[in-house]
Amino acid sequence: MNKKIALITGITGQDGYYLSKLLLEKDYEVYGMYRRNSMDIKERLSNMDKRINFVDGDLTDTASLIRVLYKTKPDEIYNLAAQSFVHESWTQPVSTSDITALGVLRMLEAIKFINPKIRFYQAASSEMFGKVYKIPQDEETLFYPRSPYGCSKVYGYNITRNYRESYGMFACNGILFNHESPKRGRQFVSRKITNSVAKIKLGLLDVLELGNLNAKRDWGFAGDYVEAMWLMLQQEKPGDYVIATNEDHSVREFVEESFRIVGMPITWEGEGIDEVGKHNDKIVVKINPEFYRPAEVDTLLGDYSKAKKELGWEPKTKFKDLVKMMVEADLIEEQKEVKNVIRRL
Ligand code: NDP
Ligand code: GDR
Repeated sequence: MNKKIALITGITGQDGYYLSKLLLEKDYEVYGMYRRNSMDIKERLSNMDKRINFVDGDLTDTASLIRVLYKTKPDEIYNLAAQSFVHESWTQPVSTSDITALGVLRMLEAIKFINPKIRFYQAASSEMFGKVYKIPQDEETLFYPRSPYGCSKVYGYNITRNYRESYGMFACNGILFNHESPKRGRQFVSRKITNSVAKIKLGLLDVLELGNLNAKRDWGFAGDYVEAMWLMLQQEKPGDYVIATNEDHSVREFVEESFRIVGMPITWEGEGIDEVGKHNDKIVVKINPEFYRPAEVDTLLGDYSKAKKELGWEPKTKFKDLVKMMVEADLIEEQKEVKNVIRRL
């Protein structure tokens, strides 16, 4: 039997790593789309699985998407590519919208043109709920996005539904809540915390600087969530699904748990931008207003009942296990880095 062919956009990102791993385990032929930049591509992709076939393409360039689809002939497309950092979407709102909103439309048009039978997964987001109308949020909850990124994801969600309804395409939206891992980019708060805590523990950094400590997120493990993406494309009918843990925690709790894991419990003192976190009277956490956002998403909590009922999907990793996994991976990575520096001296 011929292998199924999957195309993953955003292969160099966190989810691209876990999804490609999953699909290779399921014996798919996997194509990963990357965009060219000034860095040597061999070096950038050198730590990826050698079984992935890499193709270059950019969500801002329809011609490149048509070429990629023509060349790879996929059965399934997982559209993970995006300008995904919410904070940056205020400083680069136009390019964020071009990639994260219009990029979805370009891909859907390319599919319609090359082969409308291709099954399509769109990486939608809990950021679409923004200033939430309801707690917890499910597939029926109205959207109230709070950033150019959130607005772009609402467009991507709607255009995906619209192509499903207009052309009968098998197009699904996965409304995923925050999911993290040791592969998470270092600018996102989870990885920023675990990486900084590892450095503080090893004496490589004095203080972790953060913005809003009171924001709450429903944090899950990326490795669990990519399974839901795949399941959506294996159903008889396409649909939209919330993927979450139904448990929320504040940034403050994430910080406390990370320091607890390395044996450096902290206490908080002061208020607002003067608040600090201390371990044995030494300041290890400070507030830096630079990390505040022009408009904040205060709290997110997902209800994944539909995914449980129809996909048979449930999260496996608990909050404390996720934090532990990330802190331990960062301790190992930072120790290796120290050894490399010493070796080079
Ligand atoms: P990452 O930021 O880690 O990865 C984004 C990927 O998109 C990178 O590979 C990046 O490539 C690529 N990319 C950016 N712009 C373009 C472009 N113009 N053309 C082609 N590729 C491009 O994101 P995650 O893996 O964390 O998330 C995957 C998707 O899921 C994203 O769409 C994100 O918005 C969405 N999402 C993520 C959640 C999470 O908690 N992780 C939750 C909900 C939704 P490069 O390496 O060149 O920058
Ligand atoms: P988010 O993730 O915006 O939810 O988007 P991020 O980790 O960037 O922020 C989460 C919360 O932490 C607060 N925060 C800080 N955030 C960052 N990055 N850096 C800080 O120093 C800091 N201090 C406090 C933020 O204000 C925010 O409230 C992620 C992305 O993966 C999106 O692509 C995805 O769609 C959503 O999750 C679901």
